[in-house]
Amino acid sequence: MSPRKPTQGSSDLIVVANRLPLDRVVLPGGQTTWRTAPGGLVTALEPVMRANKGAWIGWPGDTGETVKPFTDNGLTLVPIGISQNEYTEYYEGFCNATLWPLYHDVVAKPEFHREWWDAYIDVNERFAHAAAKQAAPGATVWVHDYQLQLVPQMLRELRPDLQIGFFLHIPFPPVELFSQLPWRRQLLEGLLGADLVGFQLPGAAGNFIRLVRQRVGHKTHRDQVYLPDGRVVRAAAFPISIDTKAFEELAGSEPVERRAKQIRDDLGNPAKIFLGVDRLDYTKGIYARLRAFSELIANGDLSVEDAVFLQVATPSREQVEQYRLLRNDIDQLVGRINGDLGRIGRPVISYLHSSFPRQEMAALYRAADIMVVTPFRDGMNLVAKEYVACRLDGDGALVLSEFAGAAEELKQSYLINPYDINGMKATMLQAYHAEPKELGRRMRAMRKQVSEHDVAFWAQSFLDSLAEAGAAHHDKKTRPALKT
Ligand code: GDG
Repeated sequence: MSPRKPTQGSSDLIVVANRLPLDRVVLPGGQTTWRTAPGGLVTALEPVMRANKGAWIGWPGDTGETVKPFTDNGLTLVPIGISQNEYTEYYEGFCNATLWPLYHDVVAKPEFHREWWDAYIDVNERFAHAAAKQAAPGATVWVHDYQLQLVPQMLRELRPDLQIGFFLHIPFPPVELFSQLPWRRQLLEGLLGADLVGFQLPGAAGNFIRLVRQRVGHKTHRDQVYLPDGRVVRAAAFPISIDTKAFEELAGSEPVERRAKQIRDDLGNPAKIFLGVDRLDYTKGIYARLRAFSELIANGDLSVEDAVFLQVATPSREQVEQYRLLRNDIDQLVGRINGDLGRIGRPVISYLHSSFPRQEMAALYRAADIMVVTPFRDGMNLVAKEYVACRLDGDGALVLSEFAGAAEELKQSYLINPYDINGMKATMLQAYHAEPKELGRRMRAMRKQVSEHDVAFWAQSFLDSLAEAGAAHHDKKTRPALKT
């Protein structure tokens, strides 16, 4: 850690996340430009960010030259450059081949390499220094996700005056799995630099507290950790959500309605459409779900006139070995199923390996009768919530893995165990044959949940809890409350 104290900046609220809410793109002529990549996080935080001279620190998504901070629509953007070697060792390596599988129940085998860990430290330091430089005295800094778990502690050493929050978007594993990590203690200490450590589910917060007690030896009581220097760190659950209203409006728009009907026509107007939408990731359980569906067709429980499975798999982490293997497996499976069971103009599975504009996603959600979300482990799963938000007529069925965080809120979904193929088949059939009245009862309850708990509610509850946690340990007079 550099002893150099950075100069202070002027932002009262800073988001530190692996990615900027903008992508740097190279135009055909060679010039570079920026394209907004608006996610739920930006939408939720935009008003409070603008009111508080907000800044967003993140990586622009390529390994091109480093760009100076700039302002876009009243928001300061601070791009953090990473080198080609860091891309391999930090991003593809430690983030996506070590932490990602380890935190998702070891669904794939995590790789441990010391040079990847060193790159992780270097990149985390760069983010921490940028945040320290950008933050006004007593500012609030909200650090996001598994790529940046060392930032809270690094930042606290540089700027003890800050109020620091951390939110983990993916699951946090139980003691037995986390303990495999050679650098388990350093990661826990990294997170303990925050005043508030947020997780998707209470179980994950419990895992963290237990690990801190067992592996770092700090005293804990309920959701609090007592550090030797007198600081108290709170760990709690803040289940993330979506911009529900925006999805509802999009789903209700005339072009989306028209497009949904077109999709049904293009699929040959089968009685029911099953839909899967996922990043092409081995945690999402795509293979098992397609096999289950194909067995329903093969056994005659469903026919290709009754049902089609539309699977959208968004390209993801394509340089990482495990992801390349998965893509081949799915390609082969889809080819075999369609070859064996499909008919002319009637494939069993309609498979798209590409990404689509948000409007097309809403049309897909509107077109589908049964949404199938079957991850082996998932922090939350926003696709499940988006489907519910788009079902304006209160119909449609959600088949949902009990291992997705969303299952704790969407209790009226058709819950399945993705490891149990027969169970999954039976539940998919149950959803297929369900009476409209039953579907309506379930969907109405789930719609109420996502409309009352949207992403703005999530962001506000986290920031309110952070202000409370921070206020307990700092002089309130030097800490201006966030304007909302
Ligand atoms: C991580 C955690 C947690 C997908 N394809 C396209 C597209 N998407 C959008 C979906 C949805 C988002 O991407 C995916 O979010 P998920 O939550 O389903 O999954 P992860 O990417 O794994 O996200 C997860 C999340 O962080 C938030 O905390 O819920 O558990 O793993 O919004 O709609 N969007 C567009 N085109 C696509 O082709 N426009």
